[in-house]
Amino acid sequence: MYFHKDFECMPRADIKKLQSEKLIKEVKYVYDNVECYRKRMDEAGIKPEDIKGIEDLHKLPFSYKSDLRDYYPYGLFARPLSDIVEIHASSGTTGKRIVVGYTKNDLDMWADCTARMLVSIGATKDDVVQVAYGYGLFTGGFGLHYGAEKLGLTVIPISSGNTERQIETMIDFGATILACTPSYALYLAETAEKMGVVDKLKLKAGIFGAEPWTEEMRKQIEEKLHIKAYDIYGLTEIVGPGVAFECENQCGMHINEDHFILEIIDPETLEPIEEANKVGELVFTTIDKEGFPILRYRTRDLGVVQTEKCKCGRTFIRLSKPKGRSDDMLIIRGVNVFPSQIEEVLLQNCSNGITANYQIVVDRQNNTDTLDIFVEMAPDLFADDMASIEKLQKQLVDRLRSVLGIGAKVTLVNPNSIARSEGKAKRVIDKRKLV
Ligand code: DLL
Repeated sequence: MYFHKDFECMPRADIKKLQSEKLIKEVKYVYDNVECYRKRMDEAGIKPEDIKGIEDLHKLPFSYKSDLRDYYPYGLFARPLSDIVEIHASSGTTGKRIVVGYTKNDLDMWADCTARMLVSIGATKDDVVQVAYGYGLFTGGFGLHYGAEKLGLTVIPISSGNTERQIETMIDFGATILACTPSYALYLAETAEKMGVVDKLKLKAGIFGAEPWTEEMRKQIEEKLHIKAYDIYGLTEIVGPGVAFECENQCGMHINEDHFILEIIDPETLEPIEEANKVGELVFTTIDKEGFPILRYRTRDLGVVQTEKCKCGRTFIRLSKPKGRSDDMLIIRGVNVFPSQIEEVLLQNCSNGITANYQIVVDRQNNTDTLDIFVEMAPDLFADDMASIEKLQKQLVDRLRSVLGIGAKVTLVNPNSIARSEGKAKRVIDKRKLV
């Protein structure tokens, strides 16, 4: 089943032609409307007229997450706020969030993209989808919602959290499709098992993404919930969910190539990777966005592309499960966290009695990510009473929650108790082995 058969099954040559036509327009539009791109293209000696098709894409300068910080909040928008109807945001490399905006047409295109994902897993008007991705500035909840609404599915916009209630709702409201992060799906499955109600669920499929997960994890979710579990990929900077989606064959995620162009580059040399099955960094260009267009965006996600034809009939190339990142971003409970954000909070508190020696430990317990931060106290604080230490600990927890958007456990430890390194300090220990 397709949502837009004409596009999803377009001959490759036509896709390339369409991408070229749209790219030429988008580059001119961006050059005329966004100062950052105009400056960068001028510096590189590139004019919009030099881009005559996708074969010229490599001539354009890259863009980076730091651009979104430098032009915070609206500096990369190509339209005035009066044309922007919705804002979304996610964590940036420092305390500042990255902010994107959608026009009415962008929302319509976004809904098309997420509707395609739902149709590709067999959803129809008779389905009831429980959207347990977070609603709000995160793109997951609204992204899925708009696509489901466009298809006429019945949407339960429950957002994430409140796990037992989620399960009661799934049962009482007859949810047939679950949309959430894969780790939350496993947690829901285990909770349903504990409650002894798995048999009462009517779920047939789940649409999971926003964080890395493995085939083994897919198997567990499928077995525990008696569903088919599909992977979806996306990022705030491009459109949120809807960039790429699995079809019924579960063999890689089709990229919505009529809206986004993917390049794979070597993150060291920045040269394009042409060989099949070679891992590289994903670089995306949007070719018909109005509010927040983006050219050659270095996602830092590492992945592999498959170009063989898929049995489903779609001609869009497929992305294998992303294989990690080329920067240090962590995804904890679906939220993007940069160690630099944590460091900044800690350094701001050095005058309160802590030192700059710290360690971040990420783990997964009961299928939920945990974040522990160990910080050495300065001798003065160490000699202080327990109440002062606890007060500072609480202060740090509160500050971290407001900066990161998730809870962290902070433990103030004795002076000199964190192992010193002879080379680069190992600040982050990620113990999560994705089951
Ligand atoms: O996570 C958008 C999204 C929402 C995708 C719901 C799918 C479902 P951000 O918060 O900006 O946006 O995080 C984007 O998450 O660069 C990847 O590193 C990671 N990511 C997203 N989907 C997958 C996936 C949303 N299926 C960052 N597998 C991306 C692995 C994923 N990593």
